[in-house]
Amino acid sequence: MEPVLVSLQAAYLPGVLHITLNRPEKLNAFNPAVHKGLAEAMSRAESEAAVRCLLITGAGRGFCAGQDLTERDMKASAIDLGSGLETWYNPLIKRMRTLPKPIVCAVNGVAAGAGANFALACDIVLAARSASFIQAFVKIGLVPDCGGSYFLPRLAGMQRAMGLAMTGDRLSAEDAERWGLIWKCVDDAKLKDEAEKLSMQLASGPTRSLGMIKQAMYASAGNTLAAQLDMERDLQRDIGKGGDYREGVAAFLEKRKPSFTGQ
Ligand code: LHQ
Repeated sequence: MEPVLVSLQAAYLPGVLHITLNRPEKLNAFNPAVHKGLAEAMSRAESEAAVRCLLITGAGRGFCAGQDLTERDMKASAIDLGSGLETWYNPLIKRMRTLPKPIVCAVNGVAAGAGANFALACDIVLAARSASFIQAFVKIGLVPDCGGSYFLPRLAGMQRAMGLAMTGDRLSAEDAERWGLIWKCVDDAKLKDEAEKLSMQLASGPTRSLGMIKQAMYASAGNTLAAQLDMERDLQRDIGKGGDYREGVAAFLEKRKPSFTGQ
């Protein structure tokens, strides 16, 4: 069984690279094969113009239970958990955040440890009402990774971030929405449709503009207002020269739906 299913089907979800974590018997826990599959998917997303949006979800009842805890030799004398982060997780998170295309995440079940923070690294997160988020690291004597200590305080505020990280308590999808960790919590039966609808909407959108929206939003966390205003000016200058801006304005004036090419 492929540990990560990747498909780009013009007839079904045009422009959407559909990525499914596929180790359901282990709640889609990360292992090297999953990382390799994700790295290949990211390479496709980066290089293929036909890919205009990513949709990530999990097979079975879980989204992702974080690092596979059964694949580590705990008796080994020198356990270096940093090397797994260096080799796999950190490059993945950086590639996701800098990819100039939107990434939608459909959290179909429990998201724990690195699985929770992998979801939070996506640009728009939908979750099934029965899904949950667990900063499981503390339960096994670790610290949040995969960007958790960066995303959580920014999304939920320091108290909530600290509470989640220090207790490892389970956060329901409804609370995750209320706390601003995710975009929307939807009924389980509607998750697939809602996520596909949103992904198709984004895939037919002005791709370069969406990429720049992502760039500007993420840069704001480390920028002054003055630097951010300069960035907005530069991005607007650049994007204003593109065909999608012309098409967007023409469609507005002609009272029709725009047909964006992604340029
Ligand atoms: C699993 C896992 C799992 C293997 C469920 N591995 N099999 C760490 C170290 C190194 C460097 C990089 O960074 C990291 C980051 C991390 O991600 S640390 C955090 C690792 N993850 C966890 O600590 C979560 C462990 N899992 C759980 O606490 C529970 O499974 C949750 C709360 C996610 C779900 O609970 P349940 O719904 O009750 O399911 P379950 O526990 O019965 O799990 C179902 C199966 O999946 C079970 O296998 P089995 O053969 O007994 O049916 C689990 O053993 C397996 N599984 N998580 N991470």
